[in-house]
Amino acid sequence: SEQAAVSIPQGLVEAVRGAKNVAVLTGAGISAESGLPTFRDPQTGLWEKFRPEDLATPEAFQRNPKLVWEWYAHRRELMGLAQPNPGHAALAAIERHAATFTLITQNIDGLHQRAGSRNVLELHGNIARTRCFEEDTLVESWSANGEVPPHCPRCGGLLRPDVVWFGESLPEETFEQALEAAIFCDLFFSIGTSGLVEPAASLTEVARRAGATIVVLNLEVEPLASPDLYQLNGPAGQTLPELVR
Ligand code: BJW
Repeated sequence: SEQAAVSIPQGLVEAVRGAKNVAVLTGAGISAESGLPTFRDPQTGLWEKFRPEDLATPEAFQRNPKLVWEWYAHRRELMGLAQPNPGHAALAAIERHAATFTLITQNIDGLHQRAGSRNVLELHGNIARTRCFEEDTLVESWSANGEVPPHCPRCGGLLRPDVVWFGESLPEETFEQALEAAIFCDLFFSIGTSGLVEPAASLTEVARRAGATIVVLNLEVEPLASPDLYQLNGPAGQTLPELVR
């Protein structure tokens, strides 16, 4: 696209260079430039086209497991074809220079890991993994006999994607680690997330209260540069590489 480069406040470049302990929260916006739709974009957002109540709750799965399985199978395919973008790569580069670095993602697409990020906490699961709806255990393989959804090889229950739906708890230990990283860090990024979904959204406030410098990077924020809060309005894939040059 023809977007002008975002100007990076000098203080922020220094804050990134000087930061010892970095935590990052990402959302669908960081994968938008990899061609994956966000949830709440007014034109292309998934929740503009589909109702979350029909696709992303345990009740929806119980009512219509075939529909839900097929929707996720389609998205799994798109996510498998997508490539990490320069925003993902820049975060992997920051990790290589920080003393501690925690990448907390709400995304299920695995693009951070594919870009080289190591310490990734997946708050909402990963679409590449599959779980038994009955036993709530991960399932590695099952017989492909054409049943949709396929059945659990152990108990015969229905299989589901290993993602967190509305009304479900986040993986407890993962969220604990995310909280610890938010409290411990001196620099906290919130990138490409609308901040509407709890409890992930509260991590930014946790970090702020614990004294971290906050950097919000989003297409819909007021530009702001103060010593403890930076807001950058721009596409993550173009803006993040500018921060690590
Ligand atoms: C760019 C860009 C570019 C674009 N560069 N930027 C407290 C208060 C109110 C409600 C609740 C509460 N606590 C719990 C709830 C209920 C619920 C909730 O939060 N509801 C709110 C929506 C009101 N939360 C839950 O149910 C959670 N569980 C829970 O709390 O458990 C405890 C519990 C148990 C039982 C009963 C009650 C409580 C679970 C939430 C699970 C969310 N699941 C989804 C689907 C995952 C699987 C899938 O992909 O299908 O997760 S929903 C969806 O939203 C997905 C995302 O991870 C999540 C967040 O969305 P995200 O990433 O922020 O995307 P967008 O589209 O919203 O925003 C993109 C942003 O990027 C925009 O701002 C753009 O501007 C920007 N952008 N391009 C930079 N190039």
